[in-house]
Amino acid sequence: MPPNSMEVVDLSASAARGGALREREAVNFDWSATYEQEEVALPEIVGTVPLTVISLPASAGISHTGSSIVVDGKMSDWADLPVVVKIAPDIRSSDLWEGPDDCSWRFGVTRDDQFIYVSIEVLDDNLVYHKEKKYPWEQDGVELHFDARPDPIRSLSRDGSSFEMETTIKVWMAPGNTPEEIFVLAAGRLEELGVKVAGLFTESGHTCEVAIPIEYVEERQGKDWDKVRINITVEDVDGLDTLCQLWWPPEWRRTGSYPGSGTFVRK
Ligand SMILES: [Ca+2]
Ligand SMILES: [Ca+2]
Repeated sequence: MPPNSMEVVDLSASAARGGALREREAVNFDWSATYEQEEVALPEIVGTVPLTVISLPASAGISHTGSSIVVDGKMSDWADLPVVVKIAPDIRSSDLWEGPDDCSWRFGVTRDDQFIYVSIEVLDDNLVYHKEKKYPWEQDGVELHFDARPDPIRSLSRDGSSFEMETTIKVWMAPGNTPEEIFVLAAGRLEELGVKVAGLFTESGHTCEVAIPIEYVEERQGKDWDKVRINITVEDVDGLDTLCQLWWPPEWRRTGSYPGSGTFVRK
């Protein structure tokens, strides 16, 4: 492959003993690379990266939706949310997490001619909502990071964006019981970018629905854009000072992150 490029490859791996790979912590993956050229003698390079196995079904690319999606926090317009995050691969304050019944989630990504849509459905046994909201992470909520830049910067990024969202789109939101109660941080900036956000409490948890203009992606990759990168965390608050974050994939800023994590391919 050419320099400064990225390719997705299929790699088969299985545990030599004891259980499924996806239920394990990251394992170390040793790799080596050689240069196929004859001008100068370049040594083989070797390295080790953490290999995290995540539950990503083959259907989890970004396909054109068959239905019309309304960003209202209601899930009835989604046929499927195929990516199931029962045990998040990166849990911050994991001592506060009591298992999938305490908090777990699933999500899907789709598109139409105008938007890419991401929808997250959360199972949470203890719903916390504050009327006077300052930050989404003081209550139950969802955070989504969306990188539409071309490779290699997208795949290699460790995510340094701010409220200005110069490099990536950030959605920090807390759901409400009604559309009026939904709280979105930096809402003015998201509105400028044409991003729509909604989320509602349900009987068993809460939802988050986001629409990102295709135009935003095309401005960065052109009309034939092919990949975007997504990082999501569900903020689970069950009482005072009990924030637990359930990241998929591992938070880009943290050491467990790896190049290209959360890449979704256009289908
Ligand atoms: Ca909807
Ligand atoms: Ca909660």
